[in-house]
Amino acid sequence: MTKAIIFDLDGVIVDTAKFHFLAWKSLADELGYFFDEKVNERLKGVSRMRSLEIILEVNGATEKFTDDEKAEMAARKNDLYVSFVKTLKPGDMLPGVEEFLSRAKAAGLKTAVASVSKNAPLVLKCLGAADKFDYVADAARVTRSKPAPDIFLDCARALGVDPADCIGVEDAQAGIEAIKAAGMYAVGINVDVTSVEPDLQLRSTAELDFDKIVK
Ligand code: B16
Ligand code: MG
Repeated sequence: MTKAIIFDLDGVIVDTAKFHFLAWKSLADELGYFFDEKVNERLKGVSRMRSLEIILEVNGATEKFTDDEKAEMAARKNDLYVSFVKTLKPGDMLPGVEEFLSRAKAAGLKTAVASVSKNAPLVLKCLGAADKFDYVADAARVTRSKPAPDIFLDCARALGVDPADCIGVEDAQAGIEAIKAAGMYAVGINVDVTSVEPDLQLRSTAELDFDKIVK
């Protein structure tokens, strides 16, 4: 029986994926490197430094930079990303999310956010949604990133709910793998499936129908 719903943030609660894309694109353009939507798809649910490594790999530039230079590039990308995030305001949640959340609350379900983004608290604050969840995982404290199940298991533990009674909602392949590895039911939001399939794939958050999804 469903007792908790654990949401990814970027691409599920809010469309920050476009901000990540624009910020990485700006860095890639500066460096004269290739970066497109297809490469961006591989960055979803992946940490900031790993995202940079993927962009460098795609451009055969893994060995070109020192760790300090990579840290500086990632910080520059993040500064631009944060400036985009600061334009978010209450009401900017993706379609259907607020209603789904209210239905979950009214039904007595627990809710949590499982995002690998270190900016998750800022994003939730700008959306005025910080107090809408029972628990927000701290990405800095989770050592193994998605596709490891750790962040979803951390949420289940904090909510005091058995993973088998949790539904995880994700837009990234790495996130679906993490949810399934945690032993939870996986709802995918327009996931570009390349390996593990979600239990239920929706085209967008507008299809988050509480009565159909929660049993
Ligand atoms: P930050 P999620 C992830 O968030 C994004 O999908 C991913 O593209 C990003 O690189 C990662 O957060 C790290 O974000 O640079 O803000 O720490 O989908 O797990 O909510
Ligand atoms: Mg996501």
